[in-house]
Amino acid sequence: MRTWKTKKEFKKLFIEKAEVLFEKNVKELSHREVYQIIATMIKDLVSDDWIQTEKIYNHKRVRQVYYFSIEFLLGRLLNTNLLNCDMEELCRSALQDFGFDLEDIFPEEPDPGLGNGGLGRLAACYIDSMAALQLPGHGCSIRYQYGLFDQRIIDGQQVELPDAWLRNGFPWEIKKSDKAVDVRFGGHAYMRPGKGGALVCVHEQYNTVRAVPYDVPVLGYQNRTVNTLRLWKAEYTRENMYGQLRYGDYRKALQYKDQAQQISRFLYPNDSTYEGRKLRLMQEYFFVSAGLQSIMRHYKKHYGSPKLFDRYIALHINDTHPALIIPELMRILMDEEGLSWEDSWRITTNSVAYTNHTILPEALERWSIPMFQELLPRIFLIVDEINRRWLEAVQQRFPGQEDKAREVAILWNNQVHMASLAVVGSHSVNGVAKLHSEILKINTLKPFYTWFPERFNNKTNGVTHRRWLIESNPQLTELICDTIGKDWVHAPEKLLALEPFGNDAAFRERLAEVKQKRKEILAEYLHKERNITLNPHSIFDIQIKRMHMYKRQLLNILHVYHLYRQLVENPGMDIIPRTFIFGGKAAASYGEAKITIQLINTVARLIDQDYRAARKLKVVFLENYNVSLGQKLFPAADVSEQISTASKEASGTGNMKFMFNGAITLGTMDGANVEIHQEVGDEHSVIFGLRADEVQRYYQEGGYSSWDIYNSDADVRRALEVLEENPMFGQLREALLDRNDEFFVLKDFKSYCAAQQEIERRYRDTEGWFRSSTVNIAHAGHFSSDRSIQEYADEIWNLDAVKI
Ligand code: GPU
Repeated sequence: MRTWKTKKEFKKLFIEKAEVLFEKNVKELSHREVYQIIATMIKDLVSDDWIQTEKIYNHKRVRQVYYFSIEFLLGRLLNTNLLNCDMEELCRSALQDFGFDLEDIFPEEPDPGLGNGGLGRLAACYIDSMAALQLPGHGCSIRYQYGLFDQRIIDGQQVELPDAWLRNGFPWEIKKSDKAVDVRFGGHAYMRPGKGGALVCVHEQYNTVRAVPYDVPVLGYQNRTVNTLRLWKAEYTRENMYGQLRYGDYRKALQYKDQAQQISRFLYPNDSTYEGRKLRLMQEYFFVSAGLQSIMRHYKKHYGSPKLFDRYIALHINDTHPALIIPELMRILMDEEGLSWEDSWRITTNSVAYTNHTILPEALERWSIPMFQELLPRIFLIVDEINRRWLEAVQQRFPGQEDKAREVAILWNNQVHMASLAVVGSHSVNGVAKLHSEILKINTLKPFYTWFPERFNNKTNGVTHRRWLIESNPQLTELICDTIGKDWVHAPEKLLALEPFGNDAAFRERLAEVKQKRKEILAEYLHKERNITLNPHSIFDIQIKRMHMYKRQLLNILHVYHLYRQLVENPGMDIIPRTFIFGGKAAASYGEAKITIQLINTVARLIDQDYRAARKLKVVFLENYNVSLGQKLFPAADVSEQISTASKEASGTGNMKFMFNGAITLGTMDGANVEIHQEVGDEHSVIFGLRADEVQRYYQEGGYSSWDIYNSDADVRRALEVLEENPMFGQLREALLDRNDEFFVLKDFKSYCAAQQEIERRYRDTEGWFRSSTVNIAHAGHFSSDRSIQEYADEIWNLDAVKI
């Protein structure tokens, strides 16, 4: 295995690197420089294994998967990579000799925020698991110059600042200039008879954007596998610019240069909403085309005939953002490799598999045909032909039934429907939790399910227990290892061995100590870094996720306000002190989500200013929730708030991170909460609210009036008074009452309040609480992304592990 054999060797290399990179001796180094040195050393250390991994894959011609995702929310890599090569302790000790504390070095790494939320973080967990399981699998995405915005809270309101995460370079990447490829945009495409009369495509007068790959090594967990995350940067080409300058068109030349560079400039900050902008479509085609061209080039060099592409290569698309891989593969096979439509179509559909991540209609991608056609004329011709052949098949089966065609058309209403393209052009369609996968079949993708029932399957999400337990919570990791040994580290389902210890008083006591310790660590951190004071003896009740109406942070804060009003009226009320922690970013254009942040901060201030309430309650909205802050929060949580409107949260993954850290889920029967509940039962989770089928029935049949609830429930009426604090909140009041509460906040209010009381009741029973905590940890193994990825490998990709 890759190692620095001794501390002495590490120190020698460290001193050399300090000299080479910074011309400094060790004493003169800043913490940031120490970070950069170690990252560079790790990159050097694994380079042999990286090359070796590549060689073995190529030499053995193993089947490989490429995971295409427009987001990879990596989080910091230093700790992960040290853990993966089992060098954390040696490094810590060597640095100590130099007078540095490794814990001071970690925070120097900027958090690469190349994603919005769950979808992007899932991609990051998945490449981690592929390497851990020694599966030949790689990531493909965009090297955004600016990641998700930096969130500041000023006067209670969100302000967005650019996230210049690359400012000081990214020591984990290697630029591969010689592997650059060109991507074409615009121009004209048409078919004309070629040699022998067969139609061939002509594409002319296009612009060329150069795609330059930057490779990031993805290390397996204490094995020698090093896979690759390939991130593409967009550059202009001088040839293209000079071409325009030759005609004296300076304006056009500069416009081209500017546009080309824009493509990889910034990540779109929308989570689960569709942004129909041209630049986003350019991003989507850019990384898909670049990625696929480089895969094909590599494939032909090492594997051979494009006719066998699907035997060796699996292409996975993380939602529809990379769905253009379908027409792009058709283009390459036909226009560049000379294959027939039929052969190309068989290869394409056999290669591609699609994961759907939402049923929210506002998230379904639909591109305007005129824009699509102008930007991607050749790709449009192919999509048009895919659509024509597909509708022909539909017409044959249902002659004369227009509505059947409309439901499943790829081109309809002057728009390209990307989900339809993704389903028609792939061999597998999966949802991300059991409930979600069922809803896809009976609602969202129902007409496709009747056509292709065999394509539909479920792959419940997972999270990497290496980052979310071992790395984030060493205290709990140590306790688990002391109790059941270390097997679970490689086989997380073996955490089940912990379950009986829920009945062991000594174990429960140690677990309680760990939780207390983690709450104190969090409190100390927030005190020092953010000037926030928490009571570590209160219940830590945490909701951290993107701000979204369907996630119902509003329900949470209305309940807090309800408690506040009760305390003001009855200061002697006997409740356990509670700290409600919120964190999450709102898309800059999402008005209601931003106002909800303001509301949370308003309630926080009301409580702080009222002694009667402040003794018992505390609300904090944490600025700039991201992966690294998450790693401090999950270990400190007592209560995991998973309160989305049933049917709306496809899976959720934060719920799983809380579970690994022994928090109790307070949730609706939504997404993967259903499976968490199935694992631990009513006794060890608290479930409330409408069920998914009830929600769906209300949408279909009506029958819910939020005014009725308002009129009949005095608690609801009083809770809504907080919305009179600031005229801004009128918008939320309207959504709840005049727009009939799309997300059933008022409908679920009573049941949520009761569930919160149940949490308190259970918390008073310390023995029962930590028994529940134990059961949750014991059953969390099922939610490791290792389990998810093994299922993808076995059931979708047909992929074997490769020993390095
Ligand atoms: N999700 Br679509 C995102 O984070 N962003 C998106 O654009 C879309 C979905 C989330 C789901 O909301 C969440 O329930 C799920 O756990 C996650 O994807 C990963 O599957």
